[in-house]
Amino acid sequence: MTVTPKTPPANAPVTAPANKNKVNLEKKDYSGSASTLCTGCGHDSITAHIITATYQNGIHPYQIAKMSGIGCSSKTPAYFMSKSFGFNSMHGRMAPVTTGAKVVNGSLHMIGMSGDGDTASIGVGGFTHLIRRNVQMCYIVANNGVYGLTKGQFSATADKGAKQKSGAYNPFDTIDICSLALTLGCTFVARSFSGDAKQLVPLLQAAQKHRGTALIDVISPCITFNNHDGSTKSYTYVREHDVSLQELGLVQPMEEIKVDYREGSTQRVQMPDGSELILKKLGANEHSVSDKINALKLLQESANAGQILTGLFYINESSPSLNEELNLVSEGLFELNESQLKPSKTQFEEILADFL
Ligand SMILES: Cc1ncc(C[n+]2csc(CCOP(=O)(O)OP(=O)(O)O)c2C)c(N)n1
Ligand code: SF4
Repeated sequence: MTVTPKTPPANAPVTAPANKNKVNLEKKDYSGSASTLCTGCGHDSITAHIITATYQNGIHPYQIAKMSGIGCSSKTPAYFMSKSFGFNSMHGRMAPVTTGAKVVNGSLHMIGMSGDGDTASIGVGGFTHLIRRNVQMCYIVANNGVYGLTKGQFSATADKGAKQKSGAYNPFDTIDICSLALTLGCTFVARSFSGDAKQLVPLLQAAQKHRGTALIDVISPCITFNNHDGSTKSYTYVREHDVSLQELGLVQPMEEIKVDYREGSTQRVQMPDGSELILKKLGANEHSVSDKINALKLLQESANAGQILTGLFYINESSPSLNEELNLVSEGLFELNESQLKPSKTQFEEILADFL
């Protein structure tokens, strides 16, 4: 008689169910609260891509700290990975707060979600020092060129000459976040578009595994205040001509803007206000990601041509992260026991000798 064993033999290969990742979680385990952003906001697309990338990387939500500043973009950590740690800091202060958090707990994967205002306007000082210290984190800038949360003022990444609804224009040169990061010594620099899942998800996956600061500048349309050209098709124009809309603060839902274009090609993206973005995706053989000078050159050339270059521009895996540079332990400092924290008599005497 043949008996069918109820449990597999001990040496049977363990295969995770198809919908589970390597830490035995389903994609829904990476979700967060329902978004309160305007329907169609590019930031919500980024949220979805962060969930996909983190699930696919198989990083447990308990190993993650979601860091942010203030802004619509900085609200998004509430919409992904509810089981993770998180700190919604002050406007422009994500970088120093993350630096401190990573130093005291090197075991956490830091995912920073900031805006162009949060990073390139009020937060630019902290941003520069986070980069030069090579704090290990995935730093996402949801870049819409405006302060979305405070109703669409120009940020430091707004195009020179862009117009607001009043007709006022931006007389200042734009800060290109990727060029700035490269100049500061950032060890992973990339740009993508919120609606480009095929490009952004792998970039996020790589950024989460990077040894130091991995910066991804994500062009993320603000469908409500992206009204630079004063177009009559813009929501701003509609609001100015519809008092009840304005008083209720109602934002019309928009379709999420998605793109899918090949490496080496360009893609025109129609914005809700009638303006147009021209995205250009780096081709596989067009650039070596270890060539920083060429990355800066390509970024400048594409900007001069009115194009937004996307792709991975630079990566350097040989520079130590801040925690490595400081020779810190890999676990959280709170996990250390007394014997690990207390110097021996000899060590103590050596320390004292330094002061003599
Ligand atoms: C110290 C300080 N200054 C100003 C503000 C007001 N404020 C809140 S969010 C914001 C800009 C947000 O813009 P951005 O970071 O680009 O994010 P977005 O809302 O566009 O996603 C400003 C100026 C604030 N909260 N704190
Ligand atoms: S105001 Fe702009 S940035 Fe803020 S949620 Fe709405 S579309 Fe997004």
